[in-house]
Amino acid sequence: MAVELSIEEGLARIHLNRPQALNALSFSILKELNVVLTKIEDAIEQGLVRGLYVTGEGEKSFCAGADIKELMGRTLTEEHQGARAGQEAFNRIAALRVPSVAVLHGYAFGGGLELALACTFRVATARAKLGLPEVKLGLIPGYGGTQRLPRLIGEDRALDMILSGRTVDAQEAERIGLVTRLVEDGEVAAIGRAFLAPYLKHGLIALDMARSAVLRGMQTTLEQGLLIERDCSTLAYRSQDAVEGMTAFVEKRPAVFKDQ
Ligand code: CO8
Repeated sequence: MAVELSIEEGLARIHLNRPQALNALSFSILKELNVVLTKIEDAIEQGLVRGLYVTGEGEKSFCAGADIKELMGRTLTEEHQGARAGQEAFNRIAALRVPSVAVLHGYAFGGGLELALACTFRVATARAKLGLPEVKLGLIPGYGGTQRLPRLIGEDRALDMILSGRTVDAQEAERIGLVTRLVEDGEVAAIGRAFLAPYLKHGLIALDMARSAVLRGMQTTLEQGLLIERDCSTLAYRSQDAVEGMTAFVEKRPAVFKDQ
């Protein structure tokens, strides 16, 4: 399988394992990704998973994008369905109730960067190279890049990247907010686990409500966003975890959250 799933100590890992093609996303990989995402969604519901990290096999690449060889010679209908398949798979990652992070240690191009953009966070080593080079192929990003990138780094910088197709190095990516954090080079799994560690101790309800308020609020006016925040904060307040968190503070002990 080119998409490997492992679940260990409350963390799910999706590992792209097609190094001979720099982990390029074939349509069969997208199908595998959907199968794996169903397992992750089930594991989250069962309380077995509190975070997800995505990694790529090999020294060179997280993921070099959609499989260009496979994209050639398709009908418009096939192409439209292909774009939808990629968008839907990445939407499922974006909609997970737990924090997710893409570990970028080499190329994150095209669909590979779009996959990373669907994660809650992106962490990069100094060797990471990011870009949406589709224009060089006469294409445009089709797995969410034209929508998620400007929401993350702003219209001007997103248009610069999309219209030039240029490669952004790790330092610039951090400076413009494209990656959340730069880290020392190391084993990608260890980087993913270390990045997610601070989130693991919190209750899923608070994490989910906070994330939901931010993401939903970003798609609307400030006034509507404040209403969303009011609802989400009230829902979080109603949870047993909130009772536990405030009681633990008063009793000067660590909180034990049960996601209830
Ligand atoms: N697709 C298929 N094969 C790839 C891809 C790719 N995206 N990237 C690399 N490979 C393959 C190469 O063909 C090569 O295989 P082979 O030896 O059999 O020819 C192998 O991986 C190694 O690649 P290189 O020899 O090219 O390695 P280099 O280190 O010289 O170069 C690069 C690395 C710079 C990353 C280079 O491979 C490259 O430019 N790759 C293409 C990057 C790119 O353009 N990505 C965007 C793809 S389009 C896209 O993602 C659109 C998404 C939305 C589509 C919506 C419609 C469905």
